[in-house]
Order: sequence, then C-alpha cells, then structure tokens
Amino acid sequence: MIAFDFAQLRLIGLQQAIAGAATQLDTLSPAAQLMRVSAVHRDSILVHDGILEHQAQIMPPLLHELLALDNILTVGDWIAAEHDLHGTLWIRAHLSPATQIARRGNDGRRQVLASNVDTALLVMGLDADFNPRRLERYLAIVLASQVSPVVVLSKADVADDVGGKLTQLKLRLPRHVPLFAVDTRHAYDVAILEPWLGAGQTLVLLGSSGAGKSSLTNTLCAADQPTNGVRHGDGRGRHTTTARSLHLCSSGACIIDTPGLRSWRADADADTLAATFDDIAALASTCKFRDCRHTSEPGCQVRGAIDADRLRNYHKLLRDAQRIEVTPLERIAARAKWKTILKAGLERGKDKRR
Ligand SMILES: Nc1nc2c(ncn2[C@@H]2O[C@H](COP(=O)(O)OP(=O)(O)OP(=O)(O)O)[C@@H](O)[C@H]2O)c(=O)[nH]1
Ligand SMILES: [Mg+2]
Ligand SMILES: [Zn+2]
Repeated sequence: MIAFDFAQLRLIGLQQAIAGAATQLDTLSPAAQLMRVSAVHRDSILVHDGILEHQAQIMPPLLHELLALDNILTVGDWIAAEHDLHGTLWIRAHLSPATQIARRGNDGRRQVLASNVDTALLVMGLDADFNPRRLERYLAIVLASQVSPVVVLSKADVADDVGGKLTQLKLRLPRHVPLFAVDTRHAYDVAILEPWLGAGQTLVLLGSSGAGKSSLTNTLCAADQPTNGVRHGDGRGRHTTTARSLHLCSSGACIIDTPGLRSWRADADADTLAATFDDIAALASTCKFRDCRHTSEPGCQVRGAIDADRLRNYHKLLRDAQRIEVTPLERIAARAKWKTILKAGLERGKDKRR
C-alpha cells in the first residue's frame, strides 16, 4: 500500500476517488509517494507533492504500457513515484484518470490536454477574439469529457458592445452553461468564479492565445505566469505560454494554465456532440422525418427555431467527428517524443552517478 497525506495533496486537487484507487496500488514499495504531474516538457516531467515540484523520470516498462494504451502522461495525472539510491525520482505507476480533456489535431492524433479536471474555464476575449463558433467547439470537447464548462469573457473593460455580445451568446449557447464578462486582471471581477474554486477542485483554462488565460491564472492564484501584449491589428496573441502547468490558489483549488490552441478538433463522437447541442437534439425528435438533416426537408422543426450559424457549426463539427482516424505514422511520431523524454532522463541519471 502507498502512504500519503490527504490534506497535503488536497492542495493540488486530490479527491476521494483517486485516493481510494491509490490505496489499491499494493505492488509498490512503502517508499513510493502519491504525486501529481504538474508539467510535461520536451525532455522532462515535473511532479508535485503538494508542497514542492520535482523533476521525475518515467520507468521504461510503465512508459511502454502507457504507449500501448495510447494513454500518455499529462498534466493533472496522479502517479506513484519513488526515489532511487542516486536521488532520481522514478514514476512507477499511473492512476487511471477520472476525466481527460482531449482534442484531435488536424492530423487526427488524439492529444490529452489535462487529466482529472472538474471545471474548464473557456476564456474568450470580447475584443477581436470574440467568436461564438469557436466557443461552441470548445464546449463540445469539454462536455465530451464530462467536465463542467464555464465561459469567461475577458477584456470587458476595453471591448465594444459587451452587453450585445453577452446577449448573443446567451441566446445561442445551452442555458446551463454559465457566462461571465470580466477584466481578468482584477480580483474584484474574477471573484465571481469563487463557486468553482473550492478546496480540492481542479480547473483548466482553455482559449486562444492572448485571450487572458495567464492573466486570469495570476489573478486567481497570485502566480507569476508571464503574460504578453496582443499583436496590433488582429487582436491575436503571441503564444506567450508554451507549456501546460499547474498552479495553487489560496482558495484551495488548483488551476492548469495552457498555451493557446492553434488548430484542433473536438475529440467527440456524434452522440456527445448531440449532448452539446441538446437544444437541436430536442427539437429534432419532433421533425417529420426521423433522419432529418434540418437542411431542406419538409416538416423540419429545427430549421427556423435554431440560430442558423449554430446549426451550420453543428453540422461542421459532426463532419469533423466522422473523419477522426489516427494513422500508424502519427502513432510512431507520438512515441518518438516520449522516447526522447525517456532518453534525456536516463542521460541525466548517468551524469548524476558519474
Ligand atoms: N484590458 C484587458 N487586458 C487583458 C485582459 N485579460 C488579458 N489582458 C491582456 O491581454 C494580453 C494577453 O494576455 P495573456 O494572459 O498573456 O493571454 P494568454 O491567454 O495567456 O495567451 P497565451 O499564453 O499566448 O495563450 C496581456 O497583455 C494582458 O494584460 C482583460 O480582461 N482586460
Ligand atoms: Mg498564457
Ligand atoms: Zn429537421
């Protein structure tokens, strides 16, 4: 059995289900510790023990096991790690995540963005970044992973027609999705997010580059994530954040900041998409034809009742969902990345022993 201090790990989001699963890991030596992956870089993995972050290596058999399952370590994962005689920290076991937020790259490869997340804050600027279709795509990936979405509209202090944009989204998005307009840099504004920031909660920030994710992380967690100005003219950011990382908030929650996503598709099948667009699904059941596509069929109850752009976006996301397929070449590329991490770790270990 593995020993751990629940109160200490609670600060980095430990919840009962994972704690329970950890007590079942009985093949480990008593020296193994439960920790959480806080960052994955090109050639190293950082893990957090609730107090400090440490650099860790992954045991080759575990790496091969995870690669075979196409389930690779991601920020937010819970792991069991143990120091060897030379002081190297080895990840020996991985706990199956309760939730995983994943996307599909344009090449079709599945990429897990974060594990064991309770809430996703979808950050979108009310400036030139404002794009309801993109927001619907984000909602689709989040709802497909059983994570609760909260929409945070940033730059409320500088954008035009904030009220009009809020109304537009309220009419278009499912009613159960909370929406807030804030200046991410002010504690007074972001205090509205308090209900999602309770002890043991994990949040992930998603949104385009320059939307204000790191600014929000800094305000909520008193962190010092670098933030950067937006390119003049098109309102786009410059990809200031380059890796996902975990931050502790004083409220007892923890936040995973992420780099802006460039291009991606939802890792959602037709059924989960229907759940995201549940207003369409509800109306579709009353269309005259069971297989109605809501384009030009007579007796359609959806067309006319649903925002036309929302309906077009739904069809586009459905088409995307149908062409998701990973080629063997892409799988090889994903594995090569992990072999690099493994090799760099082994080299560092050799240097230490020399
Ligand atoms: N006026 C105003 N500026 C903001 C707000 N939120 C963010 N900014 C500014 O927008 C710029 C980009 O913010 P970041 O927090 O770096 O954006 P990001 O989403 O982390 O971007 P990437 O790391 O590139 O993905 C910075 O100059 C921030 O000061 C806001 O609510 N109001
Ligand atoms: Mg950032
Ligand atoms: Zn129809």
